Amino acid sequence: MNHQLSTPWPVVLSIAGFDPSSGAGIAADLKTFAAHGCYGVAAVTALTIQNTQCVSALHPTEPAVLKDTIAALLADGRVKAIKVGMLASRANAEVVNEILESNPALPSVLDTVFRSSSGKDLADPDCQEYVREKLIKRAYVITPNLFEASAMTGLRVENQEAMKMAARKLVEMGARAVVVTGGHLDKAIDVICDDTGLEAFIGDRVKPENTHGTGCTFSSAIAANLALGRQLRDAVVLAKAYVTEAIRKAYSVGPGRVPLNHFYRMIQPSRPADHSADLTEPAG
Ligand code: PXL
Repeated sequence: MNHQLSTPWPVVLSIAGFDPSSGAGIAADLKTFAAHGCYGVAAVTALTIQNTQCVSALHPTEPAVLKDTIAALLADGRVKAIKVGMLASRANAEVVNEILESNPALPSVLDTVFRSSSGKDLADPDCQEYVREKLIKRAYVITPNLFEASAMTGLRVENQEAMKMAARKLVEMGARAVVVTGGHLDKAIDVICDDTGLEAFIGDRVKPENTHGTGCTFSSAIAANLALGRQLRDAVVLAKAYVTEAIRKAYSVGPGRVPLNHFYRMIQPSRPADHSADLTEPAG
């Protein structure tokens, strides 16, 4: 075997749903990993049917197929961190629980995806219950948004104080570390909490308003930073900065929600090239 060809890029595994419009889910995760110098691999938990305007259907993967996919990817022995997103069904959540249980040394980021920004349920009630009761205890860190923090704790989570209460309660419920994301508030506040304490990060709320895939991108950026060997707090701070810029530099790709610009560090969107100069008669 030629070891000189082996990649120095850490491998990060996304276990998530597929959004064919590439704004959220696995496509967003893989772009985020690549933008961080990580090599992304992925196991699909569900196919969704959606465009920039709405999610119209979802088709969960057979749990045995999900399990075999993850086993095959882990058998290559290079995965350095795992990001878990939309799970769709309880059976798929159980598969993920087993995987996280048997790989305790791998840092895992669980984005507790319950519902799309357009209002479609992305986890059935049984799945949500299993995530709340079991899966949040397995992950290295969980990243609920306001709605998910509220669904899991039963608290009304609409401001910074309530975010802190919810984060503490999730730690009491067994989560090892929690980042409650408050991108929907006036200021982009995130609250990080573990059994050593709690901290709030306050960022500017950046345009555009109607973004898609922010939660997926944030959790994937944390996973990439963990795979690169960073501590959790640093991983979260860097992920927040990355998401803020990717929103600031976002550009529309359809009539609906706007995906983040994952590659803003490399490429700025430009207007279609103006070739009119090429059409003028050459002089002489
Ligand atoms: O943003 C949550 C989310 C996660 N994963 C997939 C999605 C969505 C929202 O639409 O489609 C696949």
